[in-house]
Amino acid sequence: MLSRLYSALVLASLALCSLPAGAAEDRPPNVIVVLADNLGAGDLGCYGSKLHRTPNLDRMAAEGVKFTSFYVTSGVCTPSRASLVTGCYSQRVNLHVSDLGGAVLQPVAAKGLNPDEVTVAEVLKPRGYATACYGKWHLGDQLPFLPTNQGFDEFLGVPYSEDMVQEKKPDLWPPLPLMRGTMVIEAPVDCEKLTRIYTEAAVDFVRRNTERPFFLYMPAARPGSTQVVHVGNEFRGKSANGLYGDSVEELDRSLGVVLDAVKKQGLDDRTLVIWTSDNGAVRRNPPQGSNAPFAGWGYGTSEGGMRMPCLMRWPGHIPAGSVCDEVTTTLDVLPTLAAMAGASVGSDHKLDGYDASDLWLGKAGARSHYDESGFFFYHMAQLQAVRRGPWKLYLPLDSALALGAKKAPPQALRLFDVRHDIGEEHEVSAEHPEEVKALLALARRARADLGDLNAPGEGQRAAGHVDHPTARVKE
Ligand SMILES: [Ca+2]
Repeated sequence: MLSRLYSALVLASLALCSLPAGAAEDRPPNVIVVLADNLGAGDLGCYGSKLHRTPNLDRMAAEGVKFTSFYVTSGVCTPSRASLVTGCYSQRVNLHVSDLGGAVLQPVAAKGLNPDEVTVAEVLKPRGYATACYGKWHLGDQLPFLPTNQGFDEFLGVPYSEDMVQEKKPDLWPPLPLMRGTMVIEAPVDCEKLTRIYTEAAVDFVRRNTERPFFLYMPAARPGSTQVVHVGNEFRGKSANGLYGDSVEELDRSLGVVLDAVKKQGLDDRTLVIWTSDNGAVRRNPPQGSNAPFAGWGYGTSEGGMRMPCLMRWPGHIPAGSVCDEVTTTLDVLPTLAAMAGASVGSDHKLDGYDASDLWLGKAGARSHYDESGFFFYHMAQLQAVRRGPWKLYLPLDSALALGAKKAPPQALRLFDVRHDIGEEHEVSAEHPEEVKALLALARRARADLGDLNAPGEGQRAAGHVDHPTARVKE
């Protein structure tokens, strides 16, 4: 069915390309999605950081909307990214665990994003979009799983995390590859240059695509997964927070350069820019990043791990300086962009996100779809919490899986009003037994659909698989 759908989309695309120039006014919006890596809200000036200088992010908030209940679907990279790209929980597309049983895909993984899944790039392409991915992919490093086989015209980046260097597994992992399309162009790549390389590529992409709509996905690899953070030379030592702060300020500058390029091409009011992060800052000793005002760290299902900074800017469409506290998530990216672009996804293709245009564009009285469906916090295959409306319920668990923990401790049932008690200081399950009951019922439904631990869900689909994975090396 999916391949039939795709053929139909391709035909639609060909038809669109032949539209007369007069149709330009109906042109769907350009979209730029920037996804930081392991960066929490508390690291941005517009969310309260006094430590980092983020003038471009702050300007984006002043000129657009700042979300305060924006979620990703996982506290770690691969599943979080899978949801943004597919509009589905990672459990549905089966990227919630790696082929080795780990939390994220490693180099030379047999598993990856199934090419039969429909990516946001594949949805937009038939509407005439130029599509590109510049940055950290992390949805599979085998050829069928790479961006250029998943709807992106162009890929420039590293196919997985930059901490997955050859030194860690010399017999199996290759020198860290920088790829263009499916070719390795540099290995090992000098990670300190990467933000600049991606930024320059983005500017060039905007310049090359003024006459047609474009979708640019920039999964930045900063601050990233290494304790000694990679930073471009001109930013080193400039912040008040070591290399970590330097990298946040470099990311901010990168955004500024891209926004300037959009403006210079006269595309400001044609371009929706979305800026968020794939999961919260991770616990380090000494601490580096901040998820304030949310509690907890990246790599788990806490608010700090999964409630992200998110800014959107689209002059003339999104009210300047607005704040949205309704729940919207990376699951909504695909369905919302599809709606904005007038693209169709196919009615029998199950998505987990919603068209959140009303929320994103600041329509008065717009409410979150998750107030009905609930939003689910999984760690790998384990459902750990559910949110609906202001309520987040941590489910009672005999042992709650946690990354890096030798022993999984039990988790007690706890209910918080995370709209008003965002630091989760007041446990209120005894006062709200009906809410607890309703959230437990939603959890049962999620488990049946998306699975839980060793019990697969009936709505899960197969991941991509290759029998003989190979390393990405320079030819
Ligand atoms: Ca991450």
